[in-house]
Amino acid sequence: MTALAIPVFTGVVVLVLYSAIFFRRRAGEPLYDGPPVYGGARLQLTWIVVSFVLVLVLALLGITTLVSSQAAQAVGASGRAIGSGSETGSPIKETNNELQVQVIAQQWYFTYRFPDYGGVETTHLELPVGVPVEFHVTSLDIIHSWWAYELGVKADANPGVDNQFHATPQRTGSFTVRCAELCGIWHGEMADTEGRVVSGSDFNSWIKQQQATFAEIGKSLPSYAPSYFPEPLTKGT
Ligand SMILES: [Cu+2]
Repeated sequence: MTALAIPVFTGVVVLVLYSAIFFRRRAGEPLYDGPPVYGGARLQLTWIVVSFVLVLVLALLGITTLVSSQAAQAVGASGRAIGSGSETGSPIKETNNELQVQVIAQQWYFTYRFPDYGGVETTHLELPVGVPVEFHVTSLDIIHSWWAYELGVKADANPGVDNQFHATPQRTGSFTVRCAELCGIWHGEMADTEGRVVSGSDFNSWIKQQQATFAEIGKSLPSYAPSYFPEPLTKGT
């Protein structure tokens, strides 16, 4: 698209500069417009045809990229939202052998619960490489949006809603996690967290360590549920 846009942009800029320099009003010339110009049918036709073809090519480029199921994989992860349908290939599995990760948003941070590991709640996210993950994105208070673009996942986090997404991290490394929904005065604070994709054995030792670290706090957590509702009456007390 850049390659197609550069000649058009250059042409416009050159014509504007050329006109400004060579056709500008000189001292003593009248202030009113010159006489209208007619004709130039060939120029007009060329102009219309070139614009038409350019726009058509750009639209086709955009549409084929959008339809292509490879688009998300280009960033190193295969992500797919439930509801985007089975046209992307793999249908939604009923028997679930994916790693379950619940993303809990609240003002103003994300926490993560792992129902496969006793519902332990962690303050950071690590994922094992090559393992399919089923994300369950929800919120405790207001609307947030969990955005981990390297994983191809961006999901609304709404109280009382279990928003499900699938992704399989393809290589180890860190990824950015952001809140993509203006959610109050410290919304910006939710733009500064980082997740990590690690080897299977590193993940196992990490999750064990998290279970040990958060065991005491875990006792006062509500038991794991697909979603949670705000509790305005008890909030702040
Ligand atoms: Cu937020």
